[in-house]
Amino acid sequence: MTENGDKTAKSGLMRRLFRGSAAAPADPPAAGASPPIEPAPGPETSAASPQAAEGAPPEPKKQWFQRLKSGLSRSSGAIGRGVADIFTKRKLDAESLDDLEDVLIQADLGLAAATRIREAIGRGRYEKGVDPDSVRAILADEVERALEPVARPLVVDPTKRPFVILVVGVNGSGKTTTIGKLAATLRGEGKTVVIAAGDTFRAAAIEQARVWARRTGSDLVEREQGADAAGLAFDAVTRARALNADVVLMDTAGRLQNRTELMSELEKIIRVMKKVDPEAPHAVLLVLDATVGQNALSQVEIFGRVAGVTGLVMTKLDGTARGGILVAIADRFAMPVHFIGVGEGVDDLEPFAARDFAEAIAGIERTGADQ
Ligand SMILES: Nc1nc2c(ncn2[C@@H]2O[C@H](COP(=O)(O)OP(=O)(O)OP(=O)(O)O)[C@@H](O)[C@H]2O)c(=O)[nH]1
Ligand SMILES: [Mg+2]
Repeated sequence: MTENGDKTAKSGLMRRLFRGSAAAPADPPAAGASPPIEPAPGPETSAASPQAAEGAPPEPKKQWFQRLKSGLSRSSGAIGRGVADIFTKRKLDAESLDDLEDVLIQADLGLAAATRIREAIGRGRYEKGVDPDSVRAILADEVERALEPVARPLVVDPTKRPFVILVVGVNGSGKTTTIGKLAATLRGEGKTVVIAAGDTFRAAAIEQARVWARRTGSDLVEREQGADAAGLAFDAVTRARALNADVVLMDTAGRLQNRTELMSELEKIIRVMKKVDPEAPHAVLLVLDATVGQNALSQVEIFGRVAGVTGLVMTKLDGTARGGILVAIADRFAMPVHFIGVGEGVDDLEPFAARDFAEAIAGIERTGADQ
């Protein structure tokens, strides 16, 4: 994990992560497990930043765009090499455009986007030379155009107390880690958070939630292994209400979207939450692992239908050459994308910004102040 504390960059991140005020964090969080929740611990002083806690000088942290860019380097490398191979010393003709389309489809951007990009690059340039940099610039513009409508922040409505966020997804997609990262962010804003250890199948999953709660100074609601997850959801919303907490982050066990019985358990969790608060859950985040490529489309479709997904988080963009899948998802579902993850560290989750992503995946260099 690379979890260096950098107060300036981090508080900037906090402000951008969620709309609304970001209280300047001051004091370290209480170290005990599940204390009554206290206001505003500093994320840089949490256990997620062991170096800061020990007083070691933090390493200079890369700017977010640089981290995004290195995170997306496998995707942008595949696209960039393809573009360079095709458009260095070759005319722009039907054949070279076919080759480009193949590269884009292999990077999982989907046929619709690949066709649009092909047309945008071909427009007015047929039988002329075109340099790879111009191709990259047009590619970035088209990717931005596709993503701009879905790049939406997660808005925690302060009038809904607690604001209940249910986190769903297939096994290993990054749900629990995302909850930890979100808890750190919300706590950094001075919000009080209840984490519900809703993956009751595995003892290790309950422990993982416990660790994140301790690290972030969040309250934890848990039940014994094997307990009913819907009952736990009831406990969590009830407790958050009693504590007057701002946010509930409800973890769930990973489940494959084609396992009907597991999917209906999600419906039950939602039904039971509504017994405490008819408007809950206020947000349902589907966490998608970018490395699965095209299967993500079926996950969005089925989780969307069963669990009423309101927004997406895409993780592990750092581990794949298939980052273009986000464009295919945007084209097909027009569902808000709130965050993307490019690493396992607490800092490696950022609000999704269309232009940044487009430039990073197209391999565009930025200089100085632009970064
Ligand atoms: N490289 C990388 N790894 C990530 C990212 N997000 C999560 N991970 C890792 O992915 C693995 C699975 O993450 P979890 O958060 O446990 O996933 P989960 O969806 O809760 O898994 P289950 O509870 O088993 O369904 C862990 O090793 C995480 O550290 C990311 O953005 N990039
Ligand atoms: Mg988990």
